[in-house]
This record gives sequence, C-alpha cells and structure tokens, in this order.
Amino acid sequence: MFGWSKRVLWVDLSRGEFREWRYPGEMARMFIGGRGFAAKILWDFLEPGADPLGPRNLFIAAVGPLTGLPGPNTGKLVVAAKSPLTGGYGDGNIGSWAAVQMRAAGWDAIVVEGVSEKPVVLVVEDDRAWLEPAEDLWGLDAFRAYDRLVERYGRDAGILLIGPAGENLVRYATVVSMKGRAGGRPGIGAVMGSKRLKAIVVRGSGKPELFDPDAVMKYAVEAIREIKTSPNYGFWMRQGTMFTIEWAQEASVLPAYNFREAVFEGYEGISGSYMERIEVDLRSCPLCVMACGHVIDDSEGRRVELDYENVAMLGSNLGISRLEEVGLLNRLADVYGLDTISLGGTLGYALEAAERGKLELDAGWGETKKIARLIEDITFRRGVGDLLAEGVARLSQRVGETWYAMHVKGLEVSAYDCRAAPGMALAYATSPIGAHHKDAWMIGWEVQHGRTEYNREKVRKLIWMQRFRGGLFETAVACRFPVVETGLGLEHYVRLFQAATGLSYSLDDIFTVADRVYALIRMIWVREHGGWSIEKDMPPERWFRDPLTKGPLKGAKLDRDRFIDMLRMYYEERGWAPNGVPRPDTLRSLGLDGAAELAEKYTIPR
Ligand code: PTT
Repeated sequence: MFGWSKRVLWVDLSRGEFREWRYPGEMARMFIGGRGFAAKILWDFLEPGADPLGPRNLFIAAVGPLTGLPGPNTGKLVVAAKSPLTGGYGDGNIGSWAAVQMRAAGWDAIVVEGVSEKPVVLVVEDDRAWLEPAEDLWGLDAFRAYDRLVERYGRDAGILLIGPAGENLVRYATVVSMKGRAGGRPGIGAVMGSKRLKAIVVRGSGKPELFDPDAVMKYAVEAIREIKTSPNYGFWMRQGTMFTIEWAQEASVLPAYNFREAVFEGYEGISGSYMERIEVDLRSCPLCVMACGHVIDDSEGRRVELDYENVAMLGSNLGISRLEEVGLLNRLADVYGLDTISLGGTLGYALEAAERGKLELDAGWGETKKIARLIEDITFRRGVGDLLAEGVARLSQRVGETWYAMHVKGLEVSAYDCRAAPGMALAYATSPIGAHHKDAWMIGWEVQHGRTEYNREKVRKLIWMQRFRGGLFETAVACRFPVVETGLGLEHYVRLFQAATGLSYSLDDIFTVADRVYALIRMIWVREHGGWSIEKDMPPERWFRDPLTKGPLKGAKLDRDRFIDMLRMYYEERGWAPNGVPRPDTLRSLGLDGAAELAEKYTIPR
C-alpha cells in the first residue's frame, strides 16, 4: 500500500512499553489519516468516561498521506485527545518539523497512554523509540525548552512540546512547536502535561513510499506555481491573516470587549496595515510557500509572531489598541503554551464579570500590564488565575452569570461576532471540537452573499466547507491556506492524493470519508455525554440576547427560532436525528456499524 506506512507507534508511559501497531489497510481507506485516524483510534480504544487528565486518555499525533510531500504547505500534523476543556473530542492542526520527520521515520501516528512517574521526553528515531528524563526541562517555558531540545537533538529534529501551562494542566494549554506555532486548542497540551510528557522529538532518515513520485513532484511544482502567481499572493505575503482586522471592523464582526460590540474604536492600532510598518521578520511552517508568521517586536522588545485570531482575541476583545502590547500578551501565550483564543475569551469574560462586580480582579479593559500578570497567574494557577485556568464555561458557572460566556460545548469562540452571521454561528455550533472557525469560515461567504438569511443554501454551503476544510485537509493533512487564501483548486489535492496513494479517490469519495469522520466524532461526543440534545449545539446566549449598540449593524442579534430551524436543517442534511445524534442507518451506510449500535439507544424518531 502506497502513501501510508501502516504503522502506529504506541507508547505506554505507565509501563514504559513501546509497541508497533500495524493497522489494517481498511483503516487508511476509510479514514485517510490525521483527524480521521485520531477519531477512529479514540472510538476504538478510549475507555468511555475516561478522565481527560488521567492515564487512560490517549494523546495522538497523526500525519496523513499528503504530509511532508514536496508541496504545497505540507508540514502539518494533527494532535488530538479527549479534551480536558470540553470533555468531548478535541484536536488541533500544528505546523512542525515533527510532521515531516514522522513521515521520514515511517510512523503514521504516535499514540501515548499512561502516565510517567517523572517528566520525560519521548524520542523517536526511525524504528526506535525510548524515553529520556526531562526533569531539567520541566518548568521551563516552551521557548527555552525548545532551545535546549535543539541543542540536544539537532536543528533538524521534529519537536512537539509543552510550556508550563500544559504542565500545570491549564485546560486550554496547547502543544507548541518551533517557537511560535501552537496547536490543540481544546487543551491537548494539558493532556501531554498530565502524562508528564514534556516533549516528543522525532527524526527519520527514510522517505514515504509513493505510488508515482514523479507525478507527485510535477503536481506539487504546478500547485506552487499557481499559488505564487495568484492575484492575492502579494497582499497575502504582506499581511497574512492580519488583513482580517480591517476587514472584520468594516464587516462589523470584530470582537470588542468580550463580544459586547463588533467594532472597535482602536482597530487601526492593531491592524495589518500598522503591522506592515513595524514588521521585523517573516516565518513559516516547513515546506510552506505562504509564510503566515508575521513577526514584530512587542512592547518589551521581544520577537513575537502574530495572527488575526490572536490579535483580535487579545487586542480588541480586551480593549487593547496597541499592537506591540497585544504582541506581548501573544508572546506570553506562546512561551507558556496557552491557546490565545481561549485565553482571550476567558480573560474577556473575567474583565466583564469584574466590571459587573461579580468577580474580584485586579485588571480592567486595556490594562495590558495587569492582564499580563493575570496570564502568569493562569499559567501557574495562582489566586484567581486558578479559576481562569478552567476556561470560560466553568468560570462562568462559578461566577453565576453564563449568558456572556462566549463558548460552544466549552470551547471559547474564535474571533468573529455572529449577531448578523447565522451561518458562522452554525459553523461554531457544529464544529467537531466546539466553537472553532477552522472547519467552516462561513463569515467570509456571508459577508459577500447575505447576512440576514437563515436558509438551506447556507446549511449546504457550510457542509461543503466542513467536507473540504475539516475533511480533506484534516485527514490528508496539509495546510488549507493555498485553497482558502489564494484560490488553488481542490483538484490539485485530489491529483496529489491519487499520485501519492495509488487510490483513485474522487473529491466525492474524499467527502464521504469526511462525512464518516464527522459522524464518528459526533458519536464520540454522544458516548461521552450519554446522549445528546440540541441545546448542546447552541451558540452563546449573548448573541440572541444583547443586540449590538454600535456600528453599521446596530440593533443586530440572532433569532433563536430561525437559528434552531437552521440547526435542524443541518442535522437533516447530514442524516442525523432532530436531537443531533447520527441516525443508525446513516452510520451503517458510512460503514460505522459499531457506532450505529450505540446510536440506536440515543437517536429519536423523525
Ligand atoms: C488554531 C488556532 C489559530 S487559527 C490561531 S491563529 W489562525 C491561534 N494561534 C495561536 C498561536 O499562534 N499561539 C498560541 N499560543 N495559541 C494560538 N491559538 C490559536 O490556534 C496556524 C495556521 C493558521 S493561523 C491557520 S488559521 C490555519 N489553520 C489550519 C488548520 O487548522 N488546518 C489546516 N489543515 N491548515 C491550517 N492552516 C493554517 O495554519 P489549532 P499553527 Mg494552529 C502563534 O492549532 O489548535 O488548530 O488552532 O497551528 O501551526 O500555528 O498554524 O488565524
């Protein structure tokens, strides 16, 4: 079988045991890799009800058949586990040399279970794997630890690691890579921390076996040429995702003051245009031709890589209008290993609760230095920081006011206000990990094609996005930016997939895999929750309750009944029951017979 090594490295930290699992070819054909493998492994091997921060949870790093190919932008891997933040399925997609090295070492996935007695580094070199003590690294921030690991294992080593937030089990701690790449928003870094796994270091000397290597090279070169000649390429290279600040302000979707408003008076100071003036460097993931890592010096004169989500959630959402100051908060998140989006959502809620007299906090809107101190308190779980380390859902329950806690299923929403964007609200509601934008960036489409409609056209568009963004890119595992930012056609990926694997899958076949993966992930949530109901998929109450009071969309809010109608349409289109559980016949038609048996118990009649 080409395109896959068909080998998973399985590590039990409690026993100090390693084994190679040669999985059946059927698994590759049905789930492709990345998120698909993570879902399949969690479904088959995770003990239902396992404590996400206990020994039975499984940490998974998985590549796909496109990972590490000559291009375009294939230096990516998926990290996944049962999430300590949401209690459901959690994953993230991270740019890392570890992705390229895993393929060179011939592992399609690494699964880690158990808990080590002492902090360790898992070292993988081709076929061999072993543990090394990491007491000297434990407690170090992610950048210092990264430098030490590079000294020890070499510049070309693939390294995934955690910062102190992961060690201290902050529920939205991420996995970090390459000083400024972070992935696994729903606390996948905390899962590593709970296992006392400070880092994974991978090196390989081989090459993935491909069906037609010449065709792979030819298609990769063609795709790269098309990206570089796209009309948007020049602007993209200048601003990357940071162009979105000005766009979001204009479209009235930029989160401000914990999503109280969707325009921000100080947006110019945190914009992509301002960034262009102070930029000092540009960084990228391995094998990337679209470098999105725009680097500035923060207010303390230290280098930091910026992205729209980080800047909106730690900038306008907290009332901060100086990019260098936002950069400081962004850098703290990177060195401590905290997810910027969940951090911004949790801090935003805390500032608002404090303003309302419901929480004692020594910080207010725009007070960067005090907020920076709070971020340290969160990381080390000191004082009120310990409560904020639990994420916004738990925090809001403790405070006793939940309607302005901006999350879905416990995952804080990314940086798009949805009062006048029901399609984007539906994207958050139905994302397989909680409120994240990666599976469907409906907001761009809605701003162009109509914001007020709640209709089936939007539902279908959303599912199409989920199929290619959350399906193709998260299972075959490559960066989606070439398609979504420069308009590269999806057919490039189908050709690459065919040339790499020898399987004659069409785009529709890949979309069927995507549907299978979505249904299985939903069944993981159903199994963990002991059933499902439509309320669990609802967006934050604030968007239904508090209209915007400023900007061109003043007065806008979501309509609950019409939103519920649209959510039901979504279930229908996916072949799921009105309570959001996939129907047994849908699951069987996707080859998920085991999941169908469980669904019999929880599904409700049409
Ligand atoms: C992603 C989420 C995003 S989405 C951003 S900015 W973005 C935030 N980045 C963080 C960061 O930085 N530091 C930090 N401490 N926390 C952060 N949390 C946030 O995490 C990222 C790029 C980006 S930048 C995006 S959209 C695209 N995402 C892709 C994806 O999800 N899948 C895919 N196949 N291709 C993608 N390409 C793009 O990659 P999560 P990264 Mg990310 C500093 O991790 O959990 O998926 O959440 O990983 O390597 O930094 O690449 O405007």
